Amino acid sequence: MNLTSRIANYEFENPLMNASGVWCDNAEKLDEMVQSPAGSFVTKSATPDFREGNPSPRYVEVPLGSINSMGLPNLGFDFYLDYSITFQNENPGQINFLSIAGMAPEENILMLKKINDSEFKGITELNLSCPNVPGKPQIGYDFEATETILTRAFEFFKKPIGVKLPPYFDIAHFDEMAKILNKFPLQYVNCINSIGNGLYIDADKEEVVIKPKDGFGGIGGAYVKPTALANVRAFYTRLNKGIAVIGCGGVENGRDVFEHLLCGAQMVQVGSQLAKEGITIFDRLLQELKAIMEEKGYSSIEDFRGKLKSI
Ligand code: IRO
Repeated sequence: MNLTSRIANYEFENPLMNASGVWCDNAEKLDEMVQSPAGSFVTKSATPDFREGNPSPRYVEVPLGSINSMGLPNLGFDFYLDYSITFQNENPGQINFLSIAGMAPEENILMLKKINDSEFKGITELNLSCPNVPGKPQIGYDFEATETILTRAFEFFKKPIGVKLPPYFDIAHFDEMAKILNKFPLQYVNCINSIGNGLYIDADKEEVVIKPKDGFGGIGGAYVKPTALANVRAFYTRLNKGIAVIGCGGVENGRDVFEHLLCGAQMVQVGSQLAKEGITIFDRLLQELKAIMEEKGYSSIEDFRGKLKSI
């Protein structure tokens, strides 16, 4: 059974990855990702310097997924860049994704310049969709700001790069964002980040469940799968064929992975369920995906990837 998948000129043994933010904020967790059977991994979105993030409780598992308002806690950009370079040197031929999320355009430019000047050989992910930093709107919902930051980045950035998008909910927005993204030599877009600013409440206690922003936070897990699949499909059908799509949202089992692939994803990421179940989830998902492919008579992902049928 051939589970290989590609992004740009890179080939991965299988399409599974963590979602940025989950199981990737420190060396211990990243080492577990490296040792897991996942095809690749992405680091926690980094800012130029260490950030403590928002006050706790800031991540809560809820019946159909999770709500978070982490607020970009991270060890600082240099840690994730150094970790990635060391990983690549120790594992020739394997590459990972390095996520950055500057608090201002200048911070993104600064980190991109450092990546450009470094030995980093992987793919950079520019996160345009963190919903949880008070006072900082999601760039991906500002079409002009998105075009401006990409224009500035591609003036000098020469390495493979993709963007992490927020979920869109309107056909006009799919059209408009795809038109902007198609102007740039991006390697991929990642759909979707959490659905921003949901509110999960505890009716017994008559309280919110996370502390930051009065309980408003990013929603992940089963709640978001139909939105994630719609975004994967919408961008898969609108983007130039050179721009791949990474699917993220609502993956709990092999069938969910299959669905993302069927909608056109090249890689499929796992967030809430990885946080809940732990690193062994990748073994289970691979087994379940293989069983579905076997049952359907598929021997490689390319047999069905993107081939969702109309009725
Ligand atoms: O709060 C976070 O750290 C966070 C980020 I940067 C993001 O991109 N998505 C999310 O749900 N949380």
